[in-house]
Amino acid sequence: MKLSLRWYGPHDPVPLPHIRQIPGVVGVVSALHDIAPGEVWPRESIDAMVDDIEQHNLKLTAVESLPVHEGIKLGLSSRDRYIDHYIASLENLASAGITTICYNFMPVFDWMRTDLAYPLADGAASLRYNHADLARIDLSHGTRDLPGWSAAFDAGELERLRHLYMGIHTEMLWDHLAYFLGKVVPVAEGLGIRLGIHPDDPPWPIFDLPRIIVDGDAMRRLIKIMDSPSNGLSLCTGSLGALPSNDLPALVDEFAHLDRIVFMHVRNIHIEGDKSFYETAHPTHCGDLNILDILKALHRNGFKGPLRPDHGRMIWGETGKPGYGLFDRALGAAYINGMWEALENGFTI
Ligand code: DNO
Repeated sequence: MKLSLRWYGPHDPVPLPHIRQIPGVVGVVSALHDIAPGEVWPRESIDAMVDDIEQHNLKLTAVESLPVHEGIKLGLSSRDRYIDHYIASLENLASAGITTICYNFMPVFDWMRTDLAYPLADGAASLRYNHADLARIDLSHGTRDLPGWSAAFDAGELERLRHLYMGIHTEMLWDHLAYFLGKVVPVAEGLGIRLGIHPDDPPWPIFDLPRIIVDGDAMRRLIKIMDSPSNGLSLCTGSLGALPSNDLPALVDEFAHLDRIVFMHVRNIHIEGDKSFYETAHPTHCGDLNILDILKALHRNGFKGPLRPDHGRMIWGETGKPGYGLFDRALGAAYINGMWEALENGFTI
């Protein structure tokens, strides 16, 4: 397991020298955030990012994310051009030695929360999602005020996209995903790249847009689309865990055993009720997910890929990117590192 932290690049309020000081963290996962989805990632920009990271004695253990253009998800005639661009980016990444690539197939919106600073009883602020509150989110100004994603759409673009998606039902989205994978997976395999799809967060439709990577059946269907080690999962415990029917230790065991987990996001959440949850600190006793059993399943199956603590709460007065402060993610890393050390040394925990 390669313990990593997400780093948003030179503008991230959490700098590389601080990340490097977290015991056990060997790398960061990052992206070229200033390149619009659909554009080719130039080799020079990839090299500059890698150099910056390596100068701090860290590795770029995964790219999170190489975004999929909406034209591909919508199945528009422009999709072949965007797939060619995607492949060119994969070639540039592979030539720079990067082998793990995360992406998602969520229409328009990436991860979504209805509260970015929800006060917890211990004084921390956390991320919360409550489906009833979703209707109160004002989309009339576009997506700029929503959680930080690769793409921001102004009001006009958002309206146009939502209109285009009106005809796209779940099975069509699966078809578009299969078309995309059919083109990129063989290339990725030849380049030695492993692609890992991130589950939909939350794992149900939002704003009338379909979402498909929501549970074990969806992940089973996904890996069958192309039977290749390059067609994998970025398994995110907190995203899938929002559905109580998703048994995370069992799912991790199943897909790690098949060697289809290429990247892990470890996060704990507390489920408040139907389609309502907030994020907690990482340890098992803090939320509803058994993080210990999840780590045991990974260890038992010899997981060697990058793993990152996911969102953290805002604690100790820290301000910054919601979910991506330093302190609570560092506590998560320390917790995971300790558990892993015990597992590596054969402790029965
Ligand atoms: C949220 C993240 C996601 C993830 C993308 C992957 O914090 O886990 O935004 O990076 O969905 O493509």
